[in-house]
Amino acid sequence: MVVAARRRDRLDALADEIGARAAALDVTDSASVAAFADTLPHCDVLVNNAGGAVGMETVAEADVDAWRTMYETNVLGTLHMTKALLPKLIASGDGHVLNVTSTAARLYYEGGAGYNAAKSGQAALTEVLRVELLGQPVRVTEVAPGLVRTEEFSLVRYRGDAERAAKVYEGVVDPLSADDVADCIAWALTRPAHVNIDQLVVRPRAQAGRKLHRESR
Ligand code: 8X3
Repeated sequence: MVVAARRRDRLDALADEIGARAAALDVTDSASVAAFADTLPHCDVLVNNAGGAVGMETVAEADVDAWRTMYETNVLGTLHMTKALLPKLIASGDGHVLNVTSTAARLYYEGGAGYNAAKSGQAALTEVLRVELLGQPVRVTEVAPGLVRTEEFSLVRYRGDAERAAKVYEGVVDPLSADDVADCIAWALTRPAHVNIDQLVVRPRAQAGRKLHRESR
């Protein structure tokens, strides 16, 4: 197994923990993706997990650079990786592309337009890819998580404002964790080869649609 991302120190720690090989990779950079793909003799499974949200401005106040960043990481990152590895995934005889999108790909909200648009784009790419690969030995899955508490998602969205980021999860008992999402990914990937999980939407029990149940202390 190869784990690939930008920050080498964090990656090495993860690779050690799970017994994988670490490789430096920036999915927004097609040269970086091509160099990474060249190092892989074969590929059976591609999990496109890179992505994220930047900003919560309204459309009227939109930060165009933030929109560009979101499009580049969520949509073009998935595109670069998929394009580069598809020949190997097909050649494997039993390939699987799994894209981690978001409930934000279909459920839109004020201040979310840039992220909603990027995640919708990534979801569209996923659905089209599945149709285009019909008849080939490659499964295509979308995992769409709702509220997940990670170290960085909300911090990046609120541009480093830790107080605003913490408020996202305030009073929410047990938001999803990265492990919960990893568990869904592992489940989808380990179904028999003829079973394609098209889309797996996962939220914490404390969330229904965009509505969150918060408990006050
Ligand atoms: C994150 C889910 O609700 O912040 O992908 O858009 S949400």
